[in-house]
Amino acid sequence: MISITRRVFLRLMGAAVVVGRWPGRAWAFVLANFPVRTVEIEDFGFEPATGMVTYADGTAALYVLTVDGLVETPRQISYASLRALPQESQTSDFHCVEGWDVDDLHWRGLRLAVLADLVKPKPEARYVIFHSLGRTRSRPDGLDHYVECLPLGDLLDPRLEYLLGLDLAGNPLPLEHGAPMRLVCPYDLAYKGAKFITRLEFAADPVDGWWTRANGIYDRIAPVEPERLRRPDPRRSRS
Ligand SMILES: Nc1nc2c(c(=O)[nH]1)N[C@H]1C(S)=C(S)[C@@H](COP(=O)(O)O)O[C@H]1N2
Ligand SMILES: [Mo]
Repeated sequence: MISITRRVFLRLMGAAVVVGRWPGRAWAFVLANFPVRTVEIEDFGFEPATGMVTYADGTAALYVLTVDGLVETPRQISYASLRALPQESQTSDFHCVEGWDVDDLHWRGLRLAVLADLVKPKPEARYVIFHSLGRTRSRPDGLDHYVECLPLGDLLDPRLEYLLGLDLAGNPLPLEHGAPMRLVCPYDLAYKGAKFITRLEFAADPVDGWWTRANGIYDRIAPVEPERLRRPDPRRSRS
């Protein structure tokens, strides 16, 4: 028993050394094991070094995150400024409605509380609507871009580990996984976590997200089924 444990320990140590020496290999492993699900027409790109969004027609524009709606001081924040705000790291699991999971993804980014401090939500603001860059291939209810919506109280609850992710496994988010910024939502099905976020709109009332409008099986409220979670959803213990 002890020798098995020791052997496993030594193998883990070896893996750590490999990861340390060839981060590119670890990165390739993360990408190879993380499926991509994107409904947008992929006609844009993003360059983290410059903060530029480039379009297929050859035009380019600086990325800005617009934070507006029911707030005292709406803001437009550049990519560099987002990165200059306090960041946090977390390791969390990812759960798609299709039934696949990716364990132990390492994210770094911003808590919504940091942005809320900047814009000061009005008391009526009870939801945040996430808007994505890029146009979607189909247009449910005429909606031409990806939209999601979550309760502000949940987004600000540290136990729920919502994170506005800028980095994945130590690298700026690759485009297919949501550059420049995506919402990480470990206790919600992954369709609640918008990729390519370009606007956070504080609102009094909820709206249906893109998938909820496209197909009624995608509920507006989408907690991960308890049996798929390795750590219980903190909302289930609320009184
Ligand atoms: N803007 C945008 N966000 C999105 C999606 C999308 O198509 N566009 N797909 C959602 C779904 S259904 C899932 S499973 C995850 C997929 O993230 P991934 O492509 O990084 O695996 O992003 C979610 N957020
Ligand atoms: Mo999904």
